Amino acid sequence: MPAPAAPKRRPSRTSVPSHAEAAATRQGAVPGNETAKAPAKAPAKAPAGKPAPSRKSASSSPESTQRPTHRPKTILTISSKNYSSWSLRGFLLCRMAGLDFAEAQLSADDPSIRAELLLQASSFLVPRLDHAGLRIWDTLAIGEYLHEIAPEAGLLPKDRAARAHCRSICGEMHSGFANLRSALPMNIKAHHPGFKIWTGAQADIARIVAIWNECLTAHGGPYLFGAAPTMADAMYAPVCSRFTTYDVPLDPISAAYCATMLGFPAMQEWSEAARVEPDEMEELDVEF
Ligand SMILES: N[C@@H](CCC(=O)N[C@@H](CS)C(=O)NCC(=O)O)C(=O)O
Repeated sequence: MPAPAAPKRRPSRTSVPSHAEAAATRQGAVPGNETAKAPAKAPAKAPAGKPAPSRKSASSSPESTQRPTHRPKTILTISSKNYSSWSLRGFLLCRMAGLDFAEAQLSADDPSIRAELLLQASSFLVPRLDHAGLRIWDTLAIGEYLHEIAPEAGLLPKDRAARAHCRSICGEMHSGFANLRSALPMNIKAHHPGFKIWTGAQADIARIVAIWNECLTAHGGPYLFGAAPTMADAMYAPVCSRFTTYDVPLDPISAAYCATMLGFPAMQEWSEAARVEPDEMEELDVEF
């Protein structure tokens, strides 16, 4: 397989306002900082692994000598809503957990932003969650962290066997399906009826629909592990979007699952924002 070419350009918006609503299917928001606003760009430099100081805390006004009354900001850093499937997964996990958070949307193409991100953490990949003074990156780590702070949200199934299965298929998504990723990159705005699917990607598609069928049959749907969405649904949601974009023929169970996930309130919220995202990318060569 030829090495994928780097994307030509990426959207360069740097921030978007927080959406206050929590997932309709979840109860109770996890405390974050309800007043947090996303920074206009990546926050100021801080030692590696340490949260960057907020712009306000650098103020020399009299208030800055008073005890802080706000909790640290809860911010999910993401990139393009149209193209970044990992950002979407992080967003869905936060919504499913009922987390109250602001978004910071940035372009990883900007060298100065990359440099700042590398100073703040050992990875400049998104999604990245700043919560309660902690910085968590990598989608699986974010999912596990959210499950720890909001176990009642059910990001992992209660039953141990189901939980192990859920973690397994999350891991499979996280580390696998490279052919699907490169052949059918997420592009929420696009629609390619009759798209010719490369055989390498077909094997990935076959494995994914087998996973879905097994889960949906065992747990009765509409989500992979039953009546409420879990981490697994967040991990596979971008695949539902891809299957729609590239017109992938599906069995009835998988098609119904895709419809469920595309109708999931947080997914709709994300997709609506993706559709109005400025289209600065002329051609998409690889998923990012
Ligand atoms: N394994 C990581 C993957 C994250 C990832 O690849 N993120 C992409 C965006 S979707 C990224 O940040 N890319 C930065 C770049 O390409 O410069 C996770 O689970 O979060």
